[in-house]
Amino acid sequence: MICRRKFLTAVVATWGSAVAGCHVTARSDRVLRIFNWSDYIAPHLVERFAKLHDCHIVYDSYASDAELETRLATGGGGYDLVFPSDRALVPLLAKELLQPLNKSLLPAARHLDPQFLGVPADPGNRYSLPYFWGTLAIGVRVDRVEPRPDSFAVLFDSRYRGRITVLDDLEATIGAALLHLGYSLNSVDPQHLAEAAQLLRAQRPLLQAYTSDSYKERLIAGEAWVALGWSGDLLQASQEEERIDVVVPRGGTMLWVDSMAIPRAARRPDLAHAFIDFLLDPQIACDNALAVQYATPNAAARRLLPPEVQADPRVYPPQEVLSRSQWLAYRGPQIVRLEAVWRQVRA
Ligand code: SPD
Repeated sequence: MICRRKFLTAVVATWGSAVAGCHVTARSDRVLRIFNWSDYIAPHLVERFAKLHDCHIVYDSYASDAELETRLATGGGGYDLVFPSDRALVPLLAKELLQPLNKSLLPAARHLDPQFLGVPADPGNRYSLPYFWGTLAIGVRVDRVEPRPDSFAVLFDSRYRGRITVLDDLEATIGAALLHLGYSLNSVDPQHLAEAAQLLRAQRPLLQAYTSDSYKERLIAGEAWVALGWSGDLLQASQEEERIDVVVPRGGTMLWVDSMAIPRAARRPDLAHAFIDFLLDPQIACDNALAVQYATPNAAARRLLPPEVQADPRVYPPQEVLSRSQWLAYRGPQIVRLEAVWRQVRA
């Protein structure tokens, strides 16, 4: 059996140099351009694919749905493969920025668990296939925060003034405030949003940072003691530093699923399809899940995971937590209400 800790230490040690902006050399006409969330793939898999397919891989990363949307909408990057969340698929499809997948090139898609297929934005999975799913969670330095919290309340606890970070992401951070107030994650009710704005303004003096890309390092260094973040990223931090634990709020949280999709303007859809099929192979999907610590929607890969990972409630929350949680919805034009709250909070 793979020793999870040692495996991850090796992966994390090479993370920055192997993946961020990675360029794997091969025949110059075979270039696959990938744009993915940061820390969201095992670096050795990128290298393995490049060798297998004799191609050059340009790999860039981003830290929010908004960054992906802007990059694709402005035609930047010339990407062949992207990883939008279920919520981000809505505007990308509305703007016709993605191309239909050729399922005959994706035989390994049969391993996907049907419960993760057919997200509302892409009901027949014509344009996307699930990559990983996860939760909005809280990373906690257990040497500083006692007792172990089990809800979003710790984000608003004045005992941790100057030691708290939250995501620089309006849907996630306003969502956490709405859930803490007992409202729906996806509420656009003006009264609910006004209360969330008040709560988040009161939280501001307690914060060390609004950050979507440095919370892991801050937790590991012991600068931050409480961080709102994405489940797998926080688990990666806990693998680096045993005094970090990950809390998935018992009262329910945000659920999301990120997918693999090919931009309409892709120059190498052939390589992009091959890469998607490669990532869907059960053993590769299992290795990738162990590296990034997110939950796999690949049923065959999940069965290959060590039993302790399959049973880890921080990766795969129990049914009672899932049933109290909600998928992040796309709010359409009503997003302006959240943007107004965010402006007040960040001003
Ligand atoms: N480092 C990978 C983070 C992936 C988070 N995806 C969340 C999408 C929520 N809209």
